[in-house]
Amino acid sequence: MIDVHVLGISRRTARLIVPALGFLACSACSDSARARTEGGDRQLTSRSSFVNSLGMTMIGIPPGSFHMGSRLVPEEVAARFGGRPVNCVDEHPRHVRVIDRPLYVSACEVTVAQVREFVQATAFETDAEREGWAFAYADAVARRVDGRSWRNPGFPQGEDHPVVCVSWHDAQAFCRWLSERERRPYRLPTEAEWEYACRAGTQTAFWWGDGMDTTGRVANVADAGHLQPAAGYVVMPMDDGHEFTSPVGRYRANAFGLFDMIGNVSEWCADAYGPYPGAAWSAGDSPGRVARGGSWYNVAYYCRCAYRYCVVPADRYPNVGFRVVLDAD
Ligand SMILES: [Ca+2]
Ligand SMILES: [Ca+2]
Repeated sequence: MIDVHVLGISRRTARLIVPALGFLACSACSDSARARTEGGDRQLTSRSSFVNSLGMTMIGIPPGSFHMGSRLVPEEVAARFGGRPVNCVDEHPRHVRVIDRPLYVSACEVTVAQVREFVQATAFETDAEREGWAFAYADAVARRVDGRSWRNPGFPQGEDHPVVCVSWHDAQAFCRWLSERERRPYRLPTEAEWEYACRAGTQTAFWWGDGMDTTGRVANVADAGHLQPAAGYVVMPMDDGHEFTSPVGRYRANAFGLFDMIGNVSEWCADAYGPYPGAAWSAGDSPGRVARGGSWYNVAYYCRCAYRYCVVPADRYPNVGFRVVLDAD
């Protein structure tokens, strides 16, 4: 449950953490999709939501602007949540980003059942299945394990759990298939869209505030009930009831009505990993893509709204999945 240099690839090129079917409380989605913009006056109000043919509830998110990145400097983050300041310098400079068009975001992470339907319809083989292995964590290190895939990630999963051990390429293939099926262009969120959706009008470390959860009801993360933390890391002082993945949509939604934006599984974004405008570092020829939001495997430091993972797009981990978005225009 610490950050790991995956297979000897430096953090700047690959930095993953050690950390039911679309079943939803749909009424909760529509009722809770409100938040204040950072300006404080204009209310963000959900457009209509709908359920697609795969059973995904898609939540309308209005356009707006937000501050992308961490309000806390790296030293403050480390002081509050443990971890190393150097691992979150990429959350700066904090800057204003504009989401200039309305968007539908899937209320939940894509589930095992939804990927099973995709695979059954197309005979698609994920990268893990084609190559015969996926990563697993042992002693806080990610190692390749033969035979692991979304069908067998190394722990029990129900059909309503978020799919894991899928690569960025696998997620893209799912989006292409869903787009053809729905005749609408589904895709992965950009990193900015993801953080905008996660924050839902907030500027705090987590969408619920700056403090760590003590209730066990807002997110499935690495919790004190299931983890002896490594030295230097701070674990949320609660038991959320799940050691591994949990069914999607079971914890509190954020103000947009989105579930599991923090925790359960980290989520692939469309973007290549790189510095924010004005940053004093370069990603070089990094092949990494961004994953966001922390997971069942991650301590608080990695579950903040601003934290950025850089993951090799062909890699597949037992704590990385995805959700989809759709332009509302
Ligand atoms: Ca947990
Ligand atoms: Ca998540």
